[in-house]
Amino acid sequence: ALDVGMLYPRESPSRELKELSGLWSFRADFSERRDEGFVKQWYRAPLRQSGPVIDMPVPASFNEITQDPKLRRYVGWVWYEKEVLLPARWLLKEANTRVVLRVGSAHYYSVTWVNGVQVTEHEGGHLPFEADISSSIQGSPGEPCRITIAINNTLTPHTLPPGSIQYMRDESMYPRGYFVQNTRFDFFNYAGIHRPVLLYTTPSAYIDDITVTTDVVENIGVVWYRVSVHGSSHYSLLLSLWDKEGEVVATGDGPAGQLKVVEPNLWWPYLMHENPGYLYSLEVKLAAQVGELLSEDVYTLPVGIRAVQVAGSQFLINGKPFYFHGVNKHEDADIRGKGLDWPLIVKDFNLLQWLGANSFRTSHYPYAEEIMELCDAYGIVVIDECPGVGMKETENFGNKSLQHHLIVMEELIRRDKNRPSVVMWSVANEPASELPPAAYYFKTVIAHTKAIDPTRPVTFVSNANYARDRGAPYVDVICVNSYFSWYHDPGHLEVIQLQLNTQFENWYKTHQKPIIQSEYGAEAITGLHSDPPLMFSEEYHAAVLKEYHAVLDKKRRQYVIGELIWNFADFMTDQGTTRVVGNKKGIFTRQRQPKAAAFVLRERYWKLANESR
Ligand code: BDP
Repeated sequence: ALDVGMLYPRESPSRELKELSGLWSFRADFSERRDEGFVKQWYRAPLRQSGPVIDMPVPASFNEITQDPKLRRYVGWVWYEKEVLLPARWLLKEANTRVVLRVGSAHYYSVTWVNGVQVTEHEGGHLPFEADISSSIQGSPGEPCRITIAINNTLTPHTLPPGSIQYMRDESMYPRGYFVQNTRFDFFNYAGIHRPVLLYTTPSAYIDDITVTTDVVENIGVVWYRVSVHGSSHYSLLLSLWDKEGEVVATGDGPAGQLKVVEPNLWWPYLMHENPGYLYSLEVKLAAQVGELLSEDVYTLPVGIRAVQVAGSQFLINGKPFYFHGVNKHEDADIRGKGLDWPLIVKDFNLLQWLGANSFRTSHYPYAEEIMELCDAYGIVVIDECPGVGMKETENFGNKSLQHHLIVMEELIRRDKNRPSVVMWSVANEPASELPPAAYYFKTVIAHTKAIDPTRPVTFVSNANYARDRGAPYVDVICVNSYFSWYHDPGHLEVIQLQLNTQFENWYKTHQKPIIQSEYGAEAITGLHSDPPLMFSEEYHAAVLKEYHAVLDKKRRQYVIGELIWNFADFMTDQGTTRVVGNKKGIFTRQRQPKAAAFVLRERYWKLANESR
């Protein structure tokens, strides 16, 4: 695993936070090779000095902020810059303060400079990265600190997700140098700084990482912990576990150990218990010797005590069978694209609770930590998916892709390992898992994932043939997507039940593992009605769901352990002949208003919830 931690930044008596959300200066590099910013070193001086800049909100995708179609479809390097004034106390040498720049996510590849000096480089559009910038800012109180981030959204056969750049060389048909970005996944490749950029401080000797795993043994909750410390080798660690009433229920010391809680309040999923999402607070206190000085650091981690296990054909949470009734989502909305937006996030959680959904999959990439925080707190169970989507060509399964995929899993687990809401990792969505190289590829990715995190089951989501899928032998839970009476036999609702039944029996007979229907659904244009139901009407949408539910109701008493609708809300995709300004399989519109199917699902999910209590 990667050798430094990536704790979610939290304020504490020893740590300060400064959020750099708001307006940044921005320029897209339209030069033919998209390399002018590097050739002319736009990071050396304020961006406005090398050419025109526009205001760009952060966090947000840049694509739909302006009226310029060229920026909407832009491929290449864009440049962001922000000047900030730092508190003088952060800059004093004797204060022993470490200042860290943290970017929640920037899609896809990014290079960061502080005051013209490069501090970091990162590949991957959905996971955070950090740089200790103390040495780039020290000794300049009163002067603005200039942060420059160059971001490239180009996807290649070896990125995750993969894509390819296609040059159109026929000059009688296309302008010179014309190219397009092709992808094999079904959502718009929004880009920019999608999540908050922060500066935070720690003392120079600090808590770098904490890993907790929990288990439940009879009436005892066990919390194993491991703490890593940087910046001093003479230190002591004290740990206290607080309950919500403000009582200390267990204490420990040292860099590794075990805390025991008698009669714990377990972390339960939403609707499975009257008090879901119970979180303790693990306060970790470091006292370190730094030269003559005694330096203290405090970090408090929310901890949910729970146990997860796949046993036979069941998925157990705290020893009880858990049935996933939930959704697949996207980070997607009007104007802001994939940019983090608090009103949208809270609205979505309110809609999930209204629906009676107990879970979602982070289709098809890791979601913002701000979202994961709420899953922990509300008891929404998560299948945490990496950006392995659109892997359809043999070259997406080569060694270069594989090595990057392993790093992405390391980064994802490093970020989300302590989250009780995360009960399973998904390493990919609908890869071409029938191809010969997929066997070694998934064997390796899954084994690596399990080696880093032995506590959670691993899956990937398949739409391959049950007998020819080369990844299925390595997963703990089979996740299958199917679109009967939509992509297959369009318009024929009458075949769904037979086909779905066959699908489940084939997969179960072949692999003997529990199954989640990880996608199903249909397109509906909101407000379009038809009886008898015709495709694209709200009635057809609802009818497809009901046909699926009839079979799910039989199979969930056997080995089917969940159903996740595709999709929670309508979302933007590339333009194409099968997409009407985006994918319309949402049970809510993109503006989060319910279609008829939402009410069908709401009734069902509350019924399922009442049965599981
Ligand atoms: C599945 C994909 C999902 C698509 C969906 C669809 O996993 O990303 O959006 O189909 O076509 O194949 O609506």
